[in-house]
Amino acid sequence: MNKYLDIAPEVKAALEQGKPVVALESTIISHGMPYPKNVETALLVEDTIRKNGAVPATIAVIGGRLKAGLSHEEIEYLGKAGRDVAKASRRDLPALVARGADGATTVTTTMIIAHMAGIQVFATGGIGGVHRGAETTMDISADLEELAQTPVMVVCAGAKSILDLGLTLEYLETHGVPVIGYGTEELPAFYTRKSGFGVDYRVDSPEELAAMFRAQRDLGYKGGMLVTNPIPEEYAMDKAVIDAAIEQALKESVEQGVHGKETTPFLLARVVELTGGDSLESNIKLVLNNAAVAAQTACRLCK
Ligand code: PSU
Ligand code: MN
Repeated sequence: MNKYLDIAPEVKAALEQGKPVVALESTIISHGMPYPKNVETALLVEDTIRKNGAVPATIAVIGGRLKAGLSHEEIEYLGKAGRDVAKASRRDLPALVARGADGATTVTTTMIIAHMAGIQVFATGGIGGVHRGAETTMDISADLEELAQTPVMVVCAGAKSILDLGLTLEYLETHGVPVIGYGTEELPAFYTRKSGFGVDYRVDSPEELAAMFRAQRDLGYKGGMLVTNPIPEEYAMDKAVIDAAIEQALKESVEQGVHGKETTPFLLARVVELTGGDSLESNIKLVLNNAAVAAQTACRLCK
């Protein structure tokens, strides 16, 4: 085991006994939602994973330790600290570990730590991708690179149209990452069920997701798999409302010269502000929906 890794006792026991475990990220807690909704949601997501037969392992960096599985106190700590906790991507782990610092893990670092711990399935809300205007800014999320090189299944609700969804799919295709639609042929766009872009494969059951992931392992691929699960119809947002908020947020980010790791948190926070509490509620519901699918799939993978 990696000397910087701490696996929580419950998670460790489950892994040793071959029981299903689902990883969860912590950027969504510290940077994705306001306190105390973030903590409530993180605990609700963990409950959903348990109700679906798996053990949750929320991942973060605390005091320079890579944590697979957090206590309620640790989740509360990350939620309260919010943006004071550094957003930790792949390039940040060496500094955080060496300095004994805290970090909220993105999709990238959650995948890295999940894989170190031996966890194969990870549920989140949305992933990072190729940003609009990437032709000139070269802003491409490290999440895509990680999907190309780390064997973890990421269950998300697609990607927000703060990104260029077409270019994001092209990038994933180039890097050999299968993009699966869960019960859909169309890539979901996080707040809405449709994006206008097709996925590579439609899959309708956790059994089939598990079979594809197993085949990917048996083929000796190093990379992971992206499962896109549309937000339940009743919680989906009006496309015109969300698109207007995203355009406004993008415009402000360009005007204010926001760049680098700040871009995504800035856009996400502005979209929430511009749409009131509605988008936050949708966000919570879709994460719970993804947690259920991830847990069911982790159960099938253990059979
Ligand atoms: N997109 C979302 N919600 C999120 C994120 C992205 O819709 O919470 C977070 C995730 O932690 C993701 C990270 O891994 O932002 C990507 O950041 P960047 O674009 O800087 O790579
Ligand atoms: Mn970026």
